[in-house]
Amino acid sequence: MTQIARFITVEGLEGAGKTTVLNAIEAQLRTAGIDLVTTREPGGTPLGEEVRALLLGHKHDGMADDTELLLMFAARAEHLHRVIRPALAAGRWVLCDRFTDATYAYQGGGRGIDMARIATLEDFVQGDLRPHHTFLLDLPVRQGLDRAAGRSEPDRFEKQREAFFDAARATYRARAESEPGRFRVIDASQDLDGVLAQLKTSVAALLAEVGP
Ligand code: Z5A
Repeated sequence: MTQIARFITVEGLEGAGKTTVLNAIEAQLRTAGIDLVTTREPGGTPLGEEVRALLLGHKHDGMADDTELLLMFAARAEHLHRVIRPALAAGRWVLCDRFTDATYAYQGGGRGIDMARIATLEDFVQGDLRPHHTFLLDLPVRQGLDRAAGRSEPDRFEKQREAFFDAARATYRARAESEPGRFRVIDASQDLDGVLAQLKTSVAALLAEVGP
């Protein structure tokens, strides 16, 4: 298949099933002959993974919201520089577990940081680079939290109250509504078979759109 480099992201709340879905997308794209780089945020580079540990761990509980925001974008700048831009420039597809939509959802919606300030940082760090396609795994907050309960010690985000996740979900949904061409919303409240069936159709449509 001819490679027209695409930048694909996957977003969703806690317990949405991102891990399973990312594996399924990767398998379907590789089967279609796509040369693919898989990566994640925050993280994706040695520096970014160190920043991830600062952001998710409890060593700096109570860090300022702006510190959290700037660390997300610092890790992203490194990720773009070392992984995402070089891959796209080489004609490879990039499949990324979360990206800047998560910043709007969690730091904007969840923490209440002004969206315009996030947009300023987005322009500064990314220039005009934006994901081409975004899969949003949407489900009621309580259902996601129930699924995720019982995993290992909750990280700094997993410890947030339900209202934080309600605001994050509302932000994700608003963004999906405002950019219907980029977002593909998957109903993640269904059982895994149902989610994977929706996904398969959606990835097939994406491949058909991009063409051979
Ligand atoms: N964050 C941020 O604030 N700002 C940013 O800019 C970025 C990130 C980039 C870490 O992200 C945190 O970083 C994240 C937002 C913040 N915090 N939160 N919340 P992460 O992506 O690494 O962490 P995560 O959200 O905890 O994702 P995860 O662990 O990779 O995946 P998951 O969506 O929670 O799903 P899962 O592990 O695949 O599934 C959870 C459980 O549910 C598991 O037992 C599954 O078997 C089960 N499951 C999944 N789907 C189903 C269905 N359909 N039916 C039944 N059971 C299911």
